[in-house]
This record gives sequence, structure tokens and C-alpha cells, in this order.
Amino acid sequence: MKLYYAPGACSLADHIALIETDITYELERVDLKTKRTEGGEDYLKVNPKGYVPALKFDDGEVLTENIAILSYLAERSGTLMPADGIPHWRVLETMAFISTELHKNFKPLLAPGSSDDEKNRAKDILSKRFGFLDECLGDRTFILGDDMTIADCYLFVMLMWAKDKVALGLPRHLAGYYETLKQRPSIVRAFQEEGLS
Ligand SMILES: N[C@@H](CCC(=O)N[C@@H](CS)C(=O)NCC(=O)O)C(=O)O
Repeated sequence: MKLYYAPGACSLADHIALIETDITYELERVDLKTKRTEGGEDYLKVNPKGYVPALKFDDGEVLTENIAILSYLAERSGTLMPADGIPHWRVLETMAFISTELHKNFKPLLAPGSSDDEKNRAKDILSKRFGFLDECLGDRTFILGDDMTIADCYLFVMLMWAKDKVALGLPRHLAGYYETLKQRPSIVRAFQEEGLS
């Protein structure tokens, strides 16, 4: 299967999950401005929505949206998400929170043309949402306990943006969690493969 990605974009979460799950993959970089891939494909033909990530299967089928791709990788590999019961739904609950309460609120800070008011409001909301997650994390190793899940793959990227793209201070537990995750072999490898420092 092939992951369409842009360096340091939210597709990094799927890239980390691919490495963690040991699924064989190829990478295809997308230029989000021109909507062309490094191999010269018209990306809009792969994903008409025009954004990354997209996961193309060997039969040509394409899956999009972080929550769907990450959940697919977890189900297919039998790792990174408990199979059933409340622990399973906790992962999806956290994924929805990351997608709608964190990821979406970065948009005014990263997209051109936002007013200062919009940016300040987004920063306030993000600080509150990160504060909530910091309390949930406490002294745990991963956001939902002792085992890494797809929620950690996604949350890692949001923390990276908070620190490196919008200079938002991270609360104490999340700051330590981020630094520890950054040393994890899957994340080090994903950074190398995306050409990130
Ligand atoms: N709803 C999508 C959003 C994906 C998304 O926001 N992708 C960004 C990178 S992090 C992108 O490709 N933006 C370029 C564009 O929208 O043109 C998902 O969760 O997968």
C-alpha cells in the first residue's frame, strides 16, 4: 500500500502508525500547493479532496481521513487499539477529540489570511483542550494507559505543531510525553523518511 503524505503534515500520524504496525508500505510525497506528487501524478485524481493523507491499496482503492486510515491500520494489524469493549471506544473517543478539537483548531493558525482575533481564539481553545489532555495523561506513559495506540500517533503530530509551528507552550505532562515519544524508533524513522529534522 502507498501513503500519500506531505512532510510534517497530519499524514505523519499515519506514517508513524505504518511503522509501528510493521505493515509494508511505500511513500509518495505530495506538493500541497501544486497538487502533484513526486512521481508526477495529479493528486486530485487520487484524492479529489486535495489534502493528505490518502492510503492507496494494491487494488487501487483509496482510503482518506486520518481517523479512518489510522483505525484501518490498527484493525488490520491487530495492534495500536484494543479490539473491543470500552477500551476500544476510548481510542475512538480520543481520536474524535484530537481531530475535531485539536486538528481543526490549528487551521486558523496555519492557514493564510486569518485575523489576529481568529488566531487568538484558536490559541485559547487549543490551550484549554491541551490542558484537558494533560490532566488525562498525568503520569501515564501513553494517552490511554500503558500501551501505545493510534491516538498517540495522532496526538504526537498535534504536539509537534503546537511546539514548532505555533509556539504554544505545552503543559508539563504533555511536554514530557512529547519529548519521550520523539525518541521512539518509529518516530525517528518517520522523521528521517520525511526529511524532517
Ligand atoms: N479531514 C482531514 C484533514 C486533513 C488535512 O487537514 N490535511 C492537511 C495537512 S495536515 C492538508 O493536506 N492540507 C492541504 C489542503 O487542504 O489543501 C483528515 O483528518 O484526514
